[in-house]
Amino acid sequence: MTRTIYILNGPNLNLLGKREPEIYGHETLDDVAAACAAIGAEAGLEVRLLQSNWEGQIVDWIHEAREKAAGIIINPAALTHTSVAVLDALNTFEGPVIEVHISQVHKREPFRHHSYVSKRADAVMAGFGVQGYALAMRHMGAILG
Ligand code: CA2
Repeated sequence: MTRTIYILNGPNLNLLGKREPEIYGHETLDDVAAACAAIGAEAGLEVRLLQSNWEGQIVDWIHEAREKAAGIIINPAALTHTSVAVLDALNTFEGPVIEVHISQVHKREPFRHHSYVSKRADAVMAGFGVQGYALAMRHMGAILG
């Protein structure tokens, strides 16, 4: 049985820590990967953190996760609010799915209040900053044992 967690990140999150720190903070995706790998190691879980600006690439990684991952942590970024394709792909994945948003999307513009991905996610984090990824990893450790 695989012990890998896929941490998938959608459009523009490659800019994390480099733009708009007042909303998204100063830490980069590399910092997130390092923090999550350390937490995963405590629970015997490996981490594969990926980011793409392309919807189809996110869908392909979700398909890959069907064979290679025990769980998915996903920040779909703007695809959260638009993508039935990402939702359909996640519906084919059998393990736990945790949706993470760095910002508290419900305090922001109304178009950020709806999430297609939440129709599948087993848990949703919003407004914890990048710490949300680490908290999601701890929860993966707890439920996957
Ligand atoms: O709060 C989140 O994590 C979001 O998923 C981030 C998305 C946004 O569209 C969602 O509504 C909420 C935007 C990601 C853009 O990432 C950037 C990071 C740093 C600088 C600029 C953009």
